[in-house]
Amino acid sequence: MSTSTATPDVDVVVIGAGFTGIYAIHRFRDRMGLTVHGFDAAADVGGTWYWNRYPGARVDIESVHYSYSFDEQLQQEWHWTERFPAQPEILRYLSHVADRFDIRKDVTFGVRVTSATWDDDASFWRVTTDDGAVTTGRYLVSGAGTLSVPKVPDFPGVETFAGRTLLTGNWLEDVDLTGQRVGIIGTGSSGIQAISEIAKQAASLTVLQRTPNYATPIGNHSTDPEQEAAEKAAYSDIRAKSRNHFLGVPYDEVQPSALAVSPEQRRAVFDDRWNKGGFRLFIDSFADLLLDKAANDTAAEYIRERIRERVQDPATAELLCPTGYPYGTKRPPLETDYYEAYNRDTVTLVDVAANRIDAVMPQGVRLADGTVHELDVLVLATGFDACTGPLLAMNVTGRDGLRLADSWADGPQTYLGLTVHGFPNFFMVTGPQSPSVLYNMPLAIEDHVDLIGDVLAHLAESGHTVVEPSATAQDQWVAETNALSEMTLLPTSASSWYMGANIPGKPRRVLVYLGGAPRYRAICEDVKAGGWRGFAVADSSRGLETATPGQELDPCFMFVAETLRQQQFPGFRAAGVETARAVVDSFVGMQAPPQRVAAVSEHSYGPDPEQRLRVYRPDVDGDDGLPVLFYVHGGGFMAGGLDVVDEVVRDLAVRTRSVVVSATYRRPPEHRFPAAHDDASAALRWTVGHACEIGGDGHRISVAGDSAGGNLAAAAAVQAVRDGVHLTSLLLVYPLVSPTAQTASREQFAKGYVIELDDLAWFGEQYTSSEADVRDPRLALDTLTAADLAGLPPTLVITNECDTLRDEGEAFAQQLRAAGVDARAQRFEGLAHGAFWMSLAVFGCSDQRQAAADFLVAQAARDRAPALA
Ligand code: NA7
Repeated sequence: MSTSTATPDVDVVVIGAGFTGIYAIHRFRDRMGLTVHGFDAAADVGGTWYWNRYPGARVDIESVHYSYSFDEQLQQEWHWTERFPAQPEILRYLSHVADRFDIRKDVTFGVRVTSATWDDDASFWRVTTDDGAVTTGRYLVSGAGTLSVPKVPDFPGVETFAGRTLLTGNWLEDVDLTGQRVGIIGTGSSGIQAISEIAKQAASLTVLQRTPNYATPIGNHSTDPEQEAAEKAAYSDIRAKSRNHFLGVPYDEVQPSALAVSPEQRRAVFDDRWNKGGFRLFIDSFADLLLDKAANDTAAEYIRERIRERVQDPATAELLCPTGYPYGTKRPPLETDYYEAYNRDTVTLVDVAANRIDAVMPQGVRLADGTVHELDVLVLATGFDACTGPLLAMNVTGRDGLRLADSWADGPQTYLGLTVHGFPNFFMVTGPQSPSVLYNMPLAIEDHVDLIGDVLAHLAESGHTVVEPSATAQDQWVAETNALSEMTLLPTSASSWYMGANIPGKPRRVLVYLGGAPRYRAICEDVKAGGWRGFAVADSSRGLETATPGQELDPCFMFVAETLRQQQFPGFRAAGVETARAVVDSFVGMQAPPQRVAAVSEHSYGPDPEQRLRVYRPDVDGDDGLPVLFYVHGGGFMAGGLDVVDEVVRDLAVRTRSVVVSATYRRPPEHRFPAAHDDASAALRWTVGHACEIGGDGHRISVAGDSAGGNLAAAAAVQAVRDGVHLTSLLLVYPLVSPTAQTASREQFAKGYVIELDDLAWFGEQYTSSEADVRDPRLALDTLTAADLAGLPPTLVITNECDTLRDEGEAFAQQLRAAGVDARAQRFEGLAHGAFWMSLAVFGCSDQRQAAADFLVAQAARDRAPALA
């Protein structure tokens, strides 16, 4: 029985009182009128900036950007003393914001959440804290942070150390290290910041380094009053630019490729970004540093050179030069005088990769070769169980007793890095698989909290109380996140916390969404604009079982759709013929670099300049005639051409090891029906007649086409069969079957799915001149009789779930089967029209092309078999 009317203690429980908790409480309580209660293990607000008070702790993003944007007065009134402020100043800032918005009154400090369990009957969360209290809340929002569970390495004997052990991630007091013999394990961002400061105080500092880092200068300085005034005057513009930048900072000097410029130009860019500081070298120099190893090598070598310039002892310098992994695949630290610290007599660098730490003893650290480094203080700067650690530490249990730890046994599974299937009303601010640490945190946090606010408002408006992402939407998001990571060099780093690789036993999965803030924000916009795509809402969590989620769409397509929306593309009809053609041609921009083939030649099959063919011969050994694939491009009959499908057909040539003949044709409105149909047939006849000449096997010719090209290909195949030509197979990729088809998918996806219903109508108007044209069986394939279709070869119809043309394609496959043709339809979930062309923009494109290739290869093999027997 649903008891969703059971009243929880509060509407929203917020975990954490750092940047997230403070804003979330303000947003939900003061702007939405919800009741909210927060918990934090700390004694006060601050989150990360509460717990990390080690010497040198400092933010790596400029203060003007690393601050809240939600309140204009706040951002105008607050004054930062430094470009990159140190921990105490950031903590003061957060305390000020908490005062200003009276946050503390709704937070219980000094208690840690020990479990959070969804109550299926009451449809709310029960949150237990370590003081034994249980608080119920309809919604659970985690602001537990991404780097808040320190990793404490289990060196044998660590508890026997007679001196003081300090953990950078849990360092709450000022510690005077003057005159002390200090040892530090860890040279990540925390270690590097701490080393620079401790070196100034300690009697001796022994740095136990396992992996050197690519640290670059932060470029800190006191705030320049003129710059501050200028920035404050332009703050809203700056924030907008930040949100439109990969990292959430308004850097704007990135160049496309480190390999596209001369060594001198490259050096000038690196020098400039090095001198400007911050993350400019990493993010604002060349866009391919994280994508191309050769490009990355240029930056890595540059940094190594700079390290060698700064460190006096050559052997120490070499030890500090990272070589085993690409720059940026571990989070690059920023530093002030870090490398100069090693020029002090009191600082010693020890290579614990070559000579591992064996144990901690009462007097210090012992290495594998028996050397003992005697210490008074041991600093562990050993990092964090990042992104998933803080969430898993809370023992979250969702619907039907599903534990988050089990759901994530193979790595995080989320939708948008914000929600999890099986965990109703649970939101993770900057959760795993969101841009989080790669998107300027305060802005990433505000975006997420605002998005949650919008979800809650949507629930209230729709009269529901429970929301959860669907399993399909989640799977698609996980696939998008992993696919993006595979495009980068990140997985090549052996110990990066970005990949969970710093924690023994942790699944090696990318923890951060690598598409950047603008793409992520566009997808979230599309989720909203599409009626909360991928989310199911209900009155109780039991109701979620049967609730239908908002239409799931592949995240890549959400991005494409939102981009079109933001460009205010008015649709093809309003754009007109020339613009429509240019738009279709511009789809090239969504394609991967074209595959290499052995030869490409161009031919005419008629007198009109548009009656052209391009023949692609793959790089395949052997003199046997290769299977031939005749391909007709789409584009609403009136757009598209050989260039826009060049990448597509090259890929098919390589995947299928076939000679591909790509055909274009006379297009309307200059040439109306049946010009394109006549041309497709003529081009196929040319292909049959020239098969041997172009290196093909005349007995193994397959016919294919996409969209309007699918219509032309099918009609040409029917004609060819009628003419007695033997065809091997027919591939129809989301074909237009009839201009007048009336199907559910045409209604359902009429607007907002790349090709709109009105576009189809307009294409038809351009091509046909009369009712008779519209009903002509060459165009209206659904009017073909069983006798017309009977001789067609085995056919695969590829359809996309979110495509106006989906149902007619699938119906055509049925029509073929009814006529005795070996035909089937294969539907791709979450994809929309045009995916087959979008190899770069839409990851699912590759699956679709592979399905096409598998079919074509199997048919070509089958057709050849009897001859061999
Ligand atoms: P990091 O970047 O994870 O660095 C941790 C460091 O500790 C790193 O140098 C590790 O070496 C070292 N480490 C960890 N365990 C060991 C053991 N067992 N033996 C030797 N050395 C070890 O954490 P940070 O706190 O510096 O920075 C985390 C983030 O906070 C930072 O990226 C910013 O976003 C803010 P390894 O590289 O694993 O060989």
